[in-house]
Amino acid sequence: MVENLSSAERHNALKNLSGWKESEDGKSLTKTYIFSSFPQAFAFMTHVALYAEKVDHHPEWTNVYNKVHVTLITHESEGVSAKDIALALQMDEAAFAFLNPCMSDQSDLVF
Ligand code: HBI
Repeated sequence: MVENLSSAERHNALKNLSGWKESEDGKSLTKTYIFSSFPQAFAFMTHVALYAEKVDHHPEWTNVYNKVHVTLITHESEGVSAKDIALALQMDEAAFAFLNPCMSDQSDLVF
């Protein structure tokens, strides 16, 4: 059984993320990543897809050229759970790695 985060927990978690917004009903999180090219966007999606499969938690997303629009929701609980926050953090780290391949220390990254 997956528990949804309370609205206070969600808002607190969003402070450690950048560019993520909650939907009006508070049941999902969204973000649009903008890369410099389609191959970069697709490489990001491939990287995230492998992670998502490993943790069995998957993004809902659309890709148009260099943009990837993402919605995160936990279907089982119909809301935002810790799994969505973990995936959002992982996606931000992956995006950072693709944008800045020379930087290896992302431990205190907020962007
Ligand atoms: N991905 N975003 C998201 N939310 C889920 O609830 C979810 C998922 N991927 C797989 C998954 N649930 C499975 O556990 C179930 O569909 C069986």
